[in-house]
Amino acid sequence: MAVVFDHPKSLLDVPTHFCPGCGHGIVHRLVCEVIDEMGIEGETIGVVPVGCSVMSYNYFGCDVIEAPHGRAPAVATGVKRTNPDKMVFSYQGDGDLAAIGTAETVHVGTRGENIVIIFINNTTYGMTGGQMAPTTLPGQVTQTTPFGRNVETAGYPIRICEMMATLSGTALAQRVAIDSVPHIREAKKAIRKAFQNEKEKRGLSIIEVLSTCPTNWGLSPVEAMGFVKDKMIPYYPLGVYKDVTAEEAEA
Ligand SMILES: Cc1ncc(C[n+]2csc(CCOP(=O)(O)OP(=O)(O)O)c2C)c(N)n1
Ligand code: SF4
Repeated sequence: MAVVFDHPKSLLDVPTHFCPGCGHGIVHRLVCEVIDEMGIEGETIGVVPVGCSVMSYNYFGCDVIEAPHGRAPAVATGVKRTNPDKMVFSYQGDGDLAAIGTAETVHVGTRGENIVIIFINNTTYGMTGGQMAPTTLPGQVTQTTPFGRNVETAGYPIRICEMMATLSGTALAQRVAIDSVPHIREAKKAIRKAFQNEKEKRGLSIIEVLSTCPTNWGLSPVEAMGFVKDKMIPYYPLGVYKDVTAEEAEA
């Protein structure tokens, strides 16, 4: 009988520490499916952050290096420049990438580093207990915004894909989500395209994934998927914000 669904080879067969309904597990699987399909397990190096995915080196079957909080793009830069034939990706949360690591993120775009960034936007600092992140929605209740994020005092959420698309070294900036099967399929296609860009030495590819944190949102896993659909996607529209391969094809 034909096998139509299997465990990705490069996703290690161990239990993860992620909470039920957490999007990290889904995105790990997508990254590993792409690594398997492209046959790049032995030539891929991941850079993982500080955050709930801090222990992803236990799950990805490729080589993985741990970066200090926010510094994954800088670490990935060093890894890639010293190993230009390897495929290098960072995997980062929104506290990591869009707060303490904003400068590193912007400047891999300005330099056009030939790496992939997988950016998990779950609107909160998951690992530390659900504080406000730069991506927390206006009015959203978190541990540090018990009356909801007040944009007059806490500012507005940052839209990373839109910002990264303005940088000359960015090859691909795309926002996807994991709230439904069609969206998960699109997310995988985007991740695959990002790795393909790296193979073709096109510059920085960043894929923002709208993801869930049911634990800190105080929602069930099913309700958390609804939060992504009803609250996050309207504020963070899905789509391709920059794609140099499409621009080339049109020219
Ligand atoms: C330099 C430094 N500052 C702060 C922390 C504390 N810290 C650990 S994880 C984290 C936030 C993680 O949130 P996010 O990046 O959104 O990832 P998530 O846990 O939601 O996946 C913070 C602030 C740290 N470990 N190191
Ligand atoms: S705290 Fe949130 S982001 Fe962290 S593992 Fe649990 S659900 Fe996922």
